[in-house]
Amino acid sequence: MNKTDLNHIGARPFAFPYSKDSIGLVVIDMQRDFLEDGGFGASLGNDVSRLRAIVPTVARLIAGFRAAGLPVIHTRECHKPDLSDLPPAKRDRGNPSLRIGEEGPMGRLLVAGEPGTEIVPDLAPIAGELVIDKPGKGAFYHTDLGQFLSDKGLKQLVFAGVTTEVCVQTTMREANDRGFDCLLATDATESYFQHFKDAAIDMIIAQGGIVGWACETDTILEAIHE
Ligand code: TIU
Repeated sequence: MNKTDLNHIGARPFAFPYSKDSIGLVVIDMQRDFLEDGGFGASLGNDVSRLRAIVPTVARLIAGFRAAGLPVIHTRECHKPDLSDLPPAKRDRGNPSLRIGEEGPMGRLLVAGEPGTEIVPDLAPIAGELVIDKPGKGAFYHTDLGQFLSDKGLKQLVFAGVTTEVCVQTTMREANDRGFDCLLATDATESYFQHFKDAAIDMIIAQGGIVGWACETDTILEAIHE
């Protein structure tokens, strides 16, 4: 495609170029285990209410992509029930009240098929939307995401979800290394730590967009509905 054929979304550090034929939304890990009491995020001692606050904004972003006929992809961080994809380096980290695979109020923490791995109802996937279960922080590691994006001809990815500096940033870096242009919706992502969110956004857009771009949800929605 000729560069002059591209549309643009106002963003930092400069306008984000995209085509409606090749842009999609990736919503990272908006699952009960990170957003609700009794889940994995809470087991690490985090205030999960910070993350719940973005649900309405993420819902608007998803609705906007659906209304524009653009693809929406969801991810969930979770492991196989036999935990064969959970390395000790992840399982034994820190001193949580419950470890991954242990039984909590929403079932076994971060285990596929348990209630805690469900995406919160307000953001539930609809028929036809890809849901990627991923064992790592990055959504490309040990998943079919790369193949799916290539099959669909997607080249620009808008990112939302949690947490900004862990799974969202890791996935954006993986995507950038694979040749995707990445735009972060800054009010549709959140961290348990405000300063980590701010620093992650700064890192992503620094050095001329070393990892990608950033802007607010409304700016994205206005652009894709023009
Ligand atoms: N702990 C934390 O901030 N995040 C994670 O463990 N996973 C995701 O970010 N999804």
